[in-house]
Amino acid sequence: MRIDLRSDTVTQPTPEMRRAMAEAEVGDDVFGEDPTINRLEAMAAERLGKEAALFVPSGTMANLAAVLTHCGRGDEMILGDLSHTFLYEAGGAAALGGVHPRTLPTAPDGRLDLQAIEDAIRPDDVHFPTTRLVCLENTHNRCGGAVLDAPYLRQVGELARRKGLRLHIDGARIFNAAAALDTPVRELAAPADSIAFCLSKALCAPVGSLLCGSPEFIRAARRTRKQLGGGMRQAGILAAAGIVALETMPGRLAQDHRRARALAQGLTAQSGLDVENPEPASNMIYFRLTPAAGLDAAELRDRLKSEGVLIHPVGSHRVRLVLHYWIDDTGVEATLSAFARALRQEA
Ligand code: TLP
Repeated sequence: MRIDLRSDTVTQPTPEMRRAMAEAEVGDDVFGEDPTINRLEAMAAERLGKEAALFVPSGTMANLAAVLTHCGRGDEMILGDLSHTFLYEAGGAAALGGVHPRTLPTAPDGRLDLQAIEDAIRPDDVHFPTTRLVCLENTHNRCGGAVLDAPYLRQVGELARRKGLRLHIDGARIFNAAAALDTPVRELAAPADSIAFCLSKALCAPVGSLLCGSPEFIRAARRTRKQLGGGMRQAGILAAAGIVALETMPGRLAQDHRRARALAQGLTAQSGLDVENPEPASNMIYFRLTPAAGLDAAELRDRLKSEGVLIHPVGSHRVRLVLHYWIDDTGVEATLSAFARALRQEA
């Protein structure tokens, strides 16, 4: 038995994806000649309600290409202090683009306060960098997969437009947000000038992300992608799995959310841990081990690993669990039993 709850990035491609990959028609994508990539980009743009899209190797590159395309050196971007782009993308925007990050406190529901955004916008004064961009994350990873709804996104979009700023959404899991809200994904994407989403997370494809926006923006981002070394050749092999992902996965994400709720509920009933989000909004659960557990996250990880259950500590006593395609109801039950044994609650 192997139940891998470390992330939805661990998802293996489905047999249908592997078949599509083997049979993909390919060409040189730097010449714009890969028919499978061209199809995936057109599909992604259509699904997100944007006019154009760009296939990139990773979510990190999608966000980086977006920031570097929107901002020049010395420009400032406003983003949450718990955002993936700020915490986990190796400071790429600063290192490679000279873009100055201005962080705001991230509320537990993943939002940035509207007034705080407005207050952070720099006046026109030679002392200051030029504020150019606001970045949001939906679903919000460090906020337990919290979901930003369409009215909030529209408010941030309107503020950005009124102030002459651009809005980028890191929508690595935007299809999870759409499923959780039962809102069309294009409605969540509408307020953004650009939105990135990942094929390689909850959508189960092995590799790749898409950056979506206007034709002018995507034309510029294509050049940025080349600068970053992300211009791929016969990568239609990868895009083929992405097409299957877009066709087959968004409709089933509510199942992962239901299982996340069941797992959170089952864990809440066990002693030795505090579930931070007992009613997960999407596919993630965060919990903390209490002193009563008598073990830390690394020890819990090791105990569970010996039972084939893999977890990802995100602190000495804090753990994240992520549900995905390869974990079914039986997997949830087996996980709860393994936790009970690991926390020594069983006779
Ligand atoms: N997140 C990974 C880790 O880096 C933490 C994970 O396991 O969740 N945006 C968001 C919101 C993400 O969660 C991630 C990956 C990315 C961007 C970056 O995507 P990749 O890993 O494809 O560069």
